Amino acid sequence: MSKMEVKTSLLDNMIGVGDMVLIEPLSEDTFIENLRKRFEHNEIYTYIGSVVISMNPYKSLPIYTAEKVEEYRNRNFYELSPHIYALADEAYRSLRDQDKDQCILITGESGAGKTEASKFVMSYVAAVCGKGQEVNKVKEQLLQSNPVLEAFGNAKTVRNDNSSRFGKYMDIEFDFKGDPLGGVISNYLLEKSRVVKQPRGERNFHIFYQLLSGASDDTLKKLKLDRDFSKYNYLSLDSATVNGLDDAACFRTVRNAMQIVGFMEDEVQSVLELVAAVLKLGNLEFKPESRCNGFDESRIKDKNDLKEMCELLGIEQSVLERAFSFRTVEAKMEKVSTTLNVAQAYYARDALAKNLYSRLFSWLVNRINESIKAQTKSRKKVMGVLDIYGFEIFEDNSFEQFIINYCNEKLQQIFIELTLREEQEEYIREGIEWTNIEYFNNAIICDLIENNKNGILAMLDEECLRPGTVTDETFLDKLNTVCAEHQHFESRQSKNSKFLTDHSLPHNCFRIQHYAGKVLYRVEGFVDKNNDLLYRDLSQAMYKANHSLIKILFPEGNPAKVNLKRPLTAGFQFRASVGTLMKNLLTKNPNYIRCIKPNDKKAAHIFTDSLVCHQVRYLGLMENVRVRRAGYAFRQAYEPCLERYKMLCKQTWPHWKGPAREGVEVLLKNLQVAAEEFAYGRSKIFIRNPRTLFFLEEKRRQCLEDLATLIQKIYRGWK
Ligand code: AD9
Ligand code: MG
Repeated sequence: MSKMEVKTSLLDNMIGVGDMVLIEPLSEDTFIENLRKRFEHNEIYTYIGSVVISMNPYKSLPIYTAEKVEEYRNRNFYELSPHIYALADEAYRSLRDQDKDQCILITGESGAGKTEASKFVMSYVAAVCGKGQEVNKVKEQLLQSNPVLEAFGNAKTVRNDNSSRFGKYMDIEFDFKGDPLGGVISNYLLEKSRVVKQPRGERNFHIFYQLLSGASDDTLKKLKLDRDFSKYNYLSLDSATVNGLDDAACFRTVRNAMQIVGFMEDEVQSVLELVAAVLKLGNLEFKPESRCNGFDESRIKDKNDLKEMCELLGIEQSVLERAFSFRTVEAKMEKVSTTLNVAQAYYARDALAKNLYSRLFSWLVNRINESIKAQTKSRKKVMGVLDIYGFEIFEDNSFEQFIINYCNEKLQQIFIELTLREEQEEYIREGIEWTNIEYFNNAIICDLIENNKNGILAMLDEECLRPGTVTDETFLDKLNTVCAEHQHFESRQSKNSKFLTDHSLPHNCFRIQHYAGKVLYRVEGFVDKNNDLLYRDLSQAMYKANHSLIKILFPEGNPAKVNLKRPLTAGFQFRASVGTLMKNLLTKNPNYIRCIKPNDKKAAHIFTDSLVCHQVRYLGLMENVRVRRAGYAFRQAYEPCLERYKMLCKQTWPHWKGPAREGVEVLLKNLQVAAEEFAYGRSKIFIRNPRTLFFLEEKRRQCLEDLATLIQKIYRGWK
């Protein structure tokens, strides 16, 4: 492709500018106007250099066909109009040809299109990498893990009809040729409170509705289930069906996907039995029974659901019944049995349901990993795809939103570190003239949450472990005292303290100024959700079950292995796993997809300026363009650069005797590349425009072709 053509594909005024770097003049208004113009023409992808902005079209577009895959395959990033496939191709080729591990970081708020984007990336890579029976099987299993995990881990929320309620990171592993070998999935904290209660207008996890709508009469009979959603307390009824979503068809897809991934029939049956058991559990109701000691003891009202649940799980009814009336507390090697009142019994029921379901989910991830794991121990090249739950602000925000938003802060931090901070620091390090560009660094918010000493999560842990009466209110008091002090200290250093205290705050709440907006959190449930305790009598009852799956989900119920140590808190585990994830991501070459939601109505064709503007601001996209415009698109150390292009100049070919930097200088002068197109750093050459790189690559390709023709001629001459 010629230089002229490249320019046209990125700078077509009819459909807006393909790369924001080329917008003239650049302002927030022109930036948004460009997104709007492109959105109206169904051009949902736009670049900022190598970053892809993706606007959710809320309608299916014919841009993910096999022909499109072929079009983008093995083409340079800027050659064709912007597409997520170009990013996927670039990442894949860089992994295959330059042996650089990659990660695809997909960010954006809830409903912006992250999960869809991750699937497009995966299916593109699957389409272009390797062929053959074994390879195809690996690909199919990797792709089919998606519907399974979505059925169990996604749900309808007010923001998104298919909202991910867990974080997912998937490493796809390749051999040296670039053929897929397998993969590993890591999951992050499932929002398990949804199992027992859903906010208004939202649903429980998809699988419950799918099972009841799509399973055969025979299957339902075996699972002792009724097709009618209204029979189950745990299923919300005000939004039991979702427009455009065929639960029954989805169930068939999930069953099929489970089979492809390699689940045995009896495993599927066990999984469904657990799903059914959760529904039955939700129907247990309790009544008080007065005892002679004056206490009310809880009793199960109607034992039919209990009986059926116990039959499904192979549990002796009396064991479970007892576990809902008594609780054994072990202190100093002594066992004391205390009675549960009705409220405690409901609490125990819900805790068991949440644990059953979330442990089932983790088991599914492990089981999928077992199937998709690479069968070789040799070195692998890795492409990681990260798709987490997006930033959320609801009317009522709890521990779950706090965790989700913290995770989003961390990802924003990586983006800032790598694209804004590090980019600018590299220019300074390399001695290249540079005027600093201001941006908001959210490190201060991450610190507020995760600081080991006085971060919110540390304080929550401290409170959870403290002896004495601990409640959400005592936690909030502590938070207010410590953060107010911290804030006082902070305010001397920075005026932007992010823990907001003011008198307008409702009772029981705290507010954080996140990078993406202010969020009001209600503390109710924080202590409990962080502790995540399950009465031992219940875990022991589960362990005793005559059911292969449930037994392994509750190993702590094994009486032979009584562990008096407190389990780690949910917040602690999450912080640790996010920390590991961040370290892992930083070892890879990042590729960014920044998803934007055009409207709050989940509707096609509507572009709400204010909403888009808000996202453009907090995602730091303007700063991203400014850094990119002022900077250089491409850089390479002098030695490999000279090695790659030395054939283009007689003075550098075949050997250049002097320092590599001088060799590159001679080369570029000789090729008459305009002086403003590059800058010489201390160890690297910086090239401003990708087009210059194409020009060099094109020259090199021609040169190689000429060489090949010449060799053929000589060879024929010999024959
Ligand atoms: V959440 O943080 O998990 O709540 P996501 O993952 O960002 O959120 P998702 O990918 O689930 O959002 O997209 C929401 C919906 O938008 C999808 O169910 C599709 O109906 C729609 N969508 C998103 N991207 C595309 C697309 N490229 N083409 C068509 C899309 N529809
Ligand atoms: Mg999602």
